[in-house]
Amino acid sequence: MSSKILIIGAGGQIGSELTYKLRQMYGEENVIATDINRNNSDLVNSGTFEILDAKDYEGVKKCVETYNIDTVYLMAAMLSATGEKFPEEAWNLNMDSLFHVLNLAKGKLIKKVFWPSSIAVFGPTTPTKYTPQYTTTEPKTVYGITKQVGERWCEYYHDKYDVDVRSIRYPGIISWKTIPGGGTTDYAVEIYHEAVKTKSYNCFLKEDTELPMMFMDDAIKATVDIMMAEPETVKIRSSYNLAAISFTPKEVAASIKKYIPDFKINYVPDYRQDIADSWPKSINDSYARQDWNWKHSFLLEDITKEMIFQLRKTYKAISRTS
Ligand code: AKB
Repeated sequence: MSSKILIIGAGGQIGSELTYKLRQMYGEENVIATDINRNNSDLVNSGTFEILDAKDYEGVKKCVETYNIDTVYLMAAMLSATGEKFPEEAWNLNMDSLFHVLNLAKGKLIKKVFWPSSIAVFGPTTPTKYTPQYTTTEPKTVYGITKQVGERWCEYYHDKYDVDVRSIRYPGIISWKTIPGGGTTDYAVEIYHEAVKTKSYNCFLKEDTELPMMFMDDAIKATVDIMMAEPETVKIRSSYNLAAISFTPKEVAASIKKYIPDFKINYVPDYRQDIADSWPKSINDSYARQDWNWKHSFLLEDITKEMIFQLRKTYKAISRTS
């Protein structure tokens, strides 16, 4: 079945790689990438791209109608760390954009919606080890509140209005193509960039802060898998727990040292430490594994090998052109 796809927030860390993957799968002409700016030039130059503000209902509707869209991936969001600096803006962006897309689906202008949730729905009262799907969710960040409330709305629109909305709770995502912005788990990407560029990193979390993490290829696979699953197998319509691995800054540093033996790390915890301390250390994702056969592939050693290999190529190419 052919699909016309709109990606909102396509310039971001996950949005950009999702766009490349969906273009491979469905053809460049069937995947419309949009974002609030043209900053990601690789993405802008690699297929149809439109400027779109996720908060602008009329703009989103016009894009859906112009391109005859049936599926929307809503990837625009303000993440945990930036959200604490701009609480109202985070609330407005994260909630308005979700309502716009859910309402378009309720009005049958689109058939299917993907909306990402996060481990940020959990809080200090959640069990931290192997956190279950159904448990206490009392988030401490504005971002976490928007994700927790968003999950409730997704389930509500599915149950009351038959909206086919699908969602996963992403852990921290590690990737080399597009840098993340404004998250608490961003250290796990920055550390590789700094290791390759300068052989040293000032980490904003303490050395023993364990968090759930995942390589981008696994995150994209999970996103595609849940969207391709038969509707009756997607039994949870709020959001699925999703897991791959968990590690601490000290453990990533040790794995980097195998490739860059003189790599140095300093620990300079800031306000993001409190956010990380309120999140789980590991996640039980057995429902995703049961319902739509989720399985991760990348372990920490695989991620480190790939990150260092790719970033060495990237920075060599940059130094050649500068
Ligand atoms: C963040 O750190 O805010 C995000 C997330 C875990 O959702 N990467």
